Amino acid sequence: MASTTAVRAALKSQRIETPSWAYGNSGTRFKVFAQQGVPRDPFEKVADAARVHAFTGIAPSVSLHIPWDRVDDYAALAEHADAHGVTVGAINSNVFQDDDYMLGSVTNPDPRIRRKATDHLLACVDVMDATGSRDLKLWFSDGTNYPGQDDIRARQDRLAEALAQVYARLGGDQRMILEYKFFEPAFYTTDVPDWGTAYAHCLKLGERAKVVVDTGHHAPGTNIEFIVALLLREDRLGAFDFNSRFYADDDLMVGAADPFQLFRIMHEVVRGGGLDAGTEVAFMLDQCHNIEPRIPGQIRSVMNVQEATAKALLVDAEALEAAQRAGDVLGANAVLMDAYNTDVRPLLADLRGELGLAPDPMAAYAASGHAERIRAERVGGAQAGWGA
Ligand code: RM4
Ligand code: MN
Repeated sequence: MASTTAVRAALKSQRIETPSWAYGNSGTRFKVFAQQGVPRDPFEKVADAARVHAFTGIAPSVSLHIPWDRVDDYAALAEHADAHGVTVGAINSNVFQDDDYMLGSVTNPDPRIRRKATDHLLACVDVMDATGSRDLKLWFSDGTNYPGQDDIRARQDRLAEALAQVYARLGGDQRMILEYKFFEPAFYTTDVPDWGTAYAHCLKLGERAKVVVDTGHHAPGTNIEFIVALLLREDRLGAFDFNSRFYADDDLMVGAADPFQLFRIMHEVVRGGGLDAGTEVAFMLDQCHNIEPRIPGQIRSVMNVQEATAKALLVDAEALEAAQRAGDVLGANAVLMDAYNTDVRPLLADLRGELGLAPDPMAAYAASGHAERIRAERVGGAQAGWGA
């Protein structure tokens, strides 16, 4: 059994970043159901993220999405975050919602559109400078729908060119983190479909280019923990976008669909040093709460990651290694399952007590009256939504 002190210390230092877009209204292409009390601007989204941190104690940063979180004064937004006890995390670029990008953004056959897309990415680095963010997170919807529509290889060349320009613009401590997704919205080819493509581009760019693993961006059955182990081994795991899925990129609460998969991922993270002091792996959520209330949805998600992490930390590494060396297949598997089957909720409740937090963040938030308060206060104005 891993030392309890070490497990507790690791859990106390764990950090999970929540996304600004999780606090706005979202839905499917069929319907967005508006909820009461939803933020009307980026300042209110940041305030909601701060509530999640207040009740969990381990979510002190919020990622922004540009232009959804466009403000006149980004330094003022960062100060607002600071005043609420959180910081601005990764800056997510958005080159997928402009008519110009129908045939792609940085891989578009038209050089004018490529220029426009690259300029947006460069502008996101300006936002990072103003907010003190470390990471520029890139996800491209670029791809094609029909065989022959465009030249697959030429699109890779265009992508490489844009990434190199943006990488060269980064400040010394800033990183570029590149996210892959196997399909959607493109249905035939996607320009960054998998970890291998992202990794190949990152290798060429330099050490501060790393891969983002969004857990919902794989074909069903993909062994995500293998990808995690490999990227950690190569020192190219930049970040997670955590969520869960039953079918495609469902963006449901992490750990809801498959808590065992989340545990297996966190086991590889622990094994690969991804939780060690000084780690640069960013643990972010990328979710939408279409039918559930947002702030509690985020609190629950943070807790789900924390529970999976606690179980992964409880794996008896020595016993596991001994069983593996001895070729004891069932013994090794049992070591892992013992940790997974441990109820870590009492441990986490106790740890929260030490941090001056309520033992049950969900109940504490419900009792705080905050949900009722924002419902009463946030009337009038346009509610923020996924995509605005
Ligand atoms: C994309 C991708 C990005 C996120 C947007 C909202 O599918 O996962 O990380 O910024 O959605
Ligand atoms: Mn994502």
